[in-house]
Amino acid sequence: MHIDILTLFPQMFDSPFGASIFKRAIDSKLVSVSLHNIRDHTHDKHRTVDDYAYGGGAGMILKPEPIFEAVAAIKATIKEGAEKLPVILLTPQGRRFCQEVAGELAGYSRLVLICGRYEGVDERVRQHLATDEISIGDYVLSGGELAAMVVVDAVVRLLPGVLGSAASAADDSHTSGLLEYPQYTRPPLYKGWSVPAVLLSGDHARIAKWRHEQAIQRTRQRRPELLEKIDLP
Ligand code: JDE
Repeated sequence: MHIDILTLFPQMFDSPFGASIFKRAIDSKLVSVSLHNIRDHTHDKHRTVDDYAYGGGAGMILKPEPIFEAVAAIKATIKEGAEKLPVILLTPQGRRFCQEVAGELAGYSRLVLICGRYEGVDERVRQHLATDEISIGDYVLSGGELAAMVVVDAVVRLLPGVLGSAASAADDSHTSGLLEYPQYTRPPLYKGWSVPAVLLSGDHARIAKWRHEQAIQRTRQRRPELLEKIDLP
């Protein structure tokens, strides 16, 4: 998969992409990421990317031209299917990101992510350039960059070959639709707190049953709305 990210702060991506699973995924050529500075697509002396809102109001709005031109420059390098390229705007007004959306995005061979900033982006970007608008949650960030990193992380780890063991993604919380069951590692007794005996029993059927019950109980207590979405066996 190739991911193009449009941002005013490309440096923000240096540490996350230089670490952990990204680095391995990028080094192994399963993923490539290109960062594009929106400011490089301005033409005036001051490299202006924002302007006042028509109609007034506090705060600046991202101008359409540099964003349209940055996406056009990406599309110009694509041999076929440029008209179908997913172009995703990250804003608090988008459709809510979740594991299902991550799976959907993991099915594309390329993605373009646009990181909004300031008080907003000119509506024509949303209407005539973006093919999708995603929000990672109901809070306001100072820019779309952190949201883009969340999306990239959740999508990249679903790509075949990115995670060490193939089993791990399918086993995840939110793939089953249930929250994760309690997990323990050694020592079996720590500060007087013991690991549940069933986990030390070696009885794999009993362990699986216990974990499933714990997952359901935890989901009912913490996220009851998730239970309505799934068919329990
Ligand atoms: C993404 N969930 C939250 C924020 C913004 C007031 C101040 C700022 C036009 O694009 C944006 C993008 C962002 C950053 O993204 C998020 C986000 N998922 O906050 C604003 C809006 N109103 C605008």
